[in-house]
Amino acid sequence: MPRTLKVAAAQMGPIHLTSKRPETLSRMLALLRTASKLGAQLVLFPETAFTTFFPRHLINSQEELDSYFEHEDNVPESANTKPLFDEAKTLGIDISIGFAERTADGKGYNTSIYFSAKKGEVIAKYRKVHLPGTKEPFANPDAVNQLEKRYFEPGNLGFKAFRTPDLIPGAAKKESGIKEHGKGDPIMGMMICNDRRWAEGWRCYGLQGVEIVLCGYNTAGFAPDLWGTRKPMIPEEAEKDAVFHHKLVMQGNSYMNSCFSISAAKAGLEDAKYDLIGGSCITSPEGHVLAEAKTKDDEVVFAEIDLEDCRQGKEKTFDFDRHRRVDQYGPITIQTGVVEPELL
Ligand code: CDV
Repeated sequence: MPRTLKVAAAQMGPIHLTSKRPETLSRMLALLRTASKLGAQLVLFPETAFTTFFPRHLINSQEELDSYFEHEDNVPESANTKPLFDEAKTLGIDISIGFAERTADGKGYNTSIYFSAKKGEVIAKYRKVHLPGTKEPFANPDAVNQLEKRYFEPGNLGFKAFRTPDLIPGAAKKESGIKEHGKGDPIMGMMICNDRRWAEGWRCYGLQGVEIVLCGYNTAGFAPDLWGTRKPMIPEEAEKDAVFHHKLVMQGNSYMNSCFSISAAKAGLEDAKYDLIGGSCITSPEGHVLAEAKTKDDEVVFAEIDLEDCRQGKEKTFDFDRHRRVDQYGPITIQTGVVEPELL
């Protein structure tokens, strides 16, 4: 039995420091309506989608910094965000979206939520685990900074997969007593930008039978101070590499965990200086790109997928239960840094 789903990535072009929230919101609404015309049931928006990618800036004013954050309990309800969730409900489209989250006790997280249109509520939350970059700006005044370690705590919610209701008619429910895998409501997991480069998170989701991984991102097209400068970098070549690495990890990890992935970029030149890659795409459990962005602007990337396509990998090559050897993987959870073999 096919388990088909129409899904989309809402890639967003640049959002500048001076961009006004209502302007950005109306762009999001336009993307959502375009996706709706295509029949999308689920739309993914980028990381920190409501604002510019502020962690590249050293912001000393608490008031300015706070203006980029949403309060933890307020996201579907605040004036800054409500119109998007209201429209999602009206159109009957689930959305997943990233934003900077401020908790009641003042902590900051780089967060993503999943909003179910039929339920009219947030049904899952993820906080970015792998925060890239530095706490202090680079000494080079021209460097592109990535000050996520300054503004955010590392995510503390783990990689928790969740089922999304009301997307697949006839999906098996608990009462049916069905034990067979791959029959219920879709299993999804969220990650945010840099997380996609870490196999560990993907495997945590893979071990929960994930069928779709959602990942919003803001990835610099040229950031030698961040990536290293062993070889001199030409901006155009560096950007090609950044897109290549993005697709490599989405395709490779989708294959190794037998799942689809949807990734949505914030793309283009922010504040005339900071270039972000595009490359939003939808990948299949066999590692193929099914659909991808053609621009670095606001663009909907759409595909109709069949979750049944996950079964082949999950039951053959990557049948974890039969083939994994956990007794041999010890270092993965007891060690963070590298321990080389002794010198000869
Ligand atoms: N927002 C990000 O997490 N960006 C990172 C950096 C290092 C470019 C990324 O991995 O894409």
